[in-house]
Amino acid sequence: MTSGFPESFTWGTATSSYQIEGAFDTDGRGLSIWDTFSKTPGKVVNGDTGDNACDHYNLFEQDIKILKELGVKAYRFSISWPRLFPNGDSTREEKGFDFYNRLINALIAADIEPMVTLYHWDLPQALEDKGGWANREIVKSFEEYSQACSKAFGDRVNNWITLNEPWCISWLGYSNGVHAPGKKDFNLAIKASHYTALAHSAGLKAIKKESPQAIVGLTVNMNNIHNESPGDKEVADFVELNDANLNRWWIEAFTTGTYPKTLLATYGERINGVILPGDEALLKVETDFLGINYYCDGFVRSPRAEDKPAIEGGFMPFPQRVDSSAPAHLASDLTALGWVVTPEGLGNLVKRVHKEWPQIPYLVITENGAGYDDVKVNGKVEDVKRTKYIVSHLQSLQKAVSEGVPVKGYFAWSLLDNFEWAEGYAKRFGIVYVDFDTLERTPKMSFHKYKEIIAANSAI
Ligand code: GBH
Repeated sequence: MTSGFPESFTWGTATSSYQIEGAFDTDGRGLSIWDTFSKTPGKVVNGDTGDNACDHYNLFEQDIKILKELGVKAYRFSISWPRLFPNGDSTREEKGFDFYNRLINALIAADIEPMVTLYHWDLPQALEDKGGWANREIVKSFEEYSQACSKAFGDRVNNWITLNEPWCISWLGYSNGVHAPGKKDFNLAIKASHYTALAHSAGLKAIKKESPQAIVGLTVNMNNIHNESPGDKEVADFVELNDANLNRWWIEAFTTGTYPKTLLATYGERINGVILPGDEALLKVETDFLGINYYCDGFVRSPRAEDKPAIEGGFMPFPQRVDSSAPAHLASDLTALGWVVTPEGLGNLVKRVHKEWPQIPYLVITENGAGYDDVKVNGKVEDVKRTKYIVSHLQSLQKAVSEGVPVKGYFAWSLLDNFEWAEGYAKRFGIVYVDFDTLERTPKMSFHKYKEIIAANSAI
């Protein structure tokens, strides 16, 4: 019998550049699509922007002390492409490279392994002006950027993630427009879903060209999608298409070089000229691990008269109905974003992925967490719900691992309260509270619990 996690299990926390760094116009940083989008009226709650965020750019040493206190072995952060290449071309900004060198060196000095995400949504605006992820030239740009990062940091960084959540990049960015660049065009989203898949493969090869020993993965967001109306053929079809669109598209791309047939049939003529002869060989690439971001399960049932579309406007053909149709017993316990809490889903998901794609060497939970409206009272943040959320998800994961699913690490999302994209600063995901006026950091109850779990190497 195993108790706890394997000795070598990697505990960590995760963040992303635009969500925490601030310093948006410091040291020659170029603009990203999130600078443009967040400053477009009506796109982000309260008109919030990442201009200052947690000011991690200046306070990173303090944040590393917090990581050290927590006891994590690893820290997942992303690189801001426009800090290194402000115009999205080959013109370098050395001050941007200096920042990530300082960060990486300080992490290593603290004995914390850096896990670097190359792209967590802050595309240089100059590249979006050329069509962004819906223009095939992005694959080359991403390849060059990846190679430059590997060359600059690969002597100290071993673990890399090419893209964070290509589903969100493609569908939230180009189809329903709730994320930057805010486009609402089905055809652009289909293109982006292919070019992100090509970019993963090109980026991975570029990293390994400079650093052959590098370990490179892709991070996808996944939900188990439940059919709540088993007799309804439309619901069954909808679930199948959603699963292909969200859970299978990018994994099948790198494991087989092909895409789910149901989805290709649905895209029909729209995909002509997008997937080119020879792409199969480009897509298929040995990927060292799959990163999974898991927040909750999805539920779909037959529509009722009172239903509003899950996503209004836009051209989202397969909306993520993560909560609109949740069973009653789950609907009574939603997070501040209205997401259900389904801890057993994490264990079920990793079991499914391992069973369906046994060729993937191992999995890492690169994000898991919950957003709540935390408040600080007498210097303390008692985030009881988040604490329970983390414990229950880790218990579910621990069970799957003890049954033999190769999951090698877990990264709590997020280290700090931060800029929660279209939700602005109103929704807090941190295990550390951030006062956005004073920038003071206060570890929450969940931080202390997570610290205990890490020290015990067990969630029980
Ligand atoms: C992650 O995405 C991100 O990687 C991270 O930056 C972010 O802060 C964190 O989650 C918390 O949100 O179909 O429009 O109703 C999470 C993946 C996918 C979750 C889309 C919400 C439903 C949005 N998200 N999903 S919608």
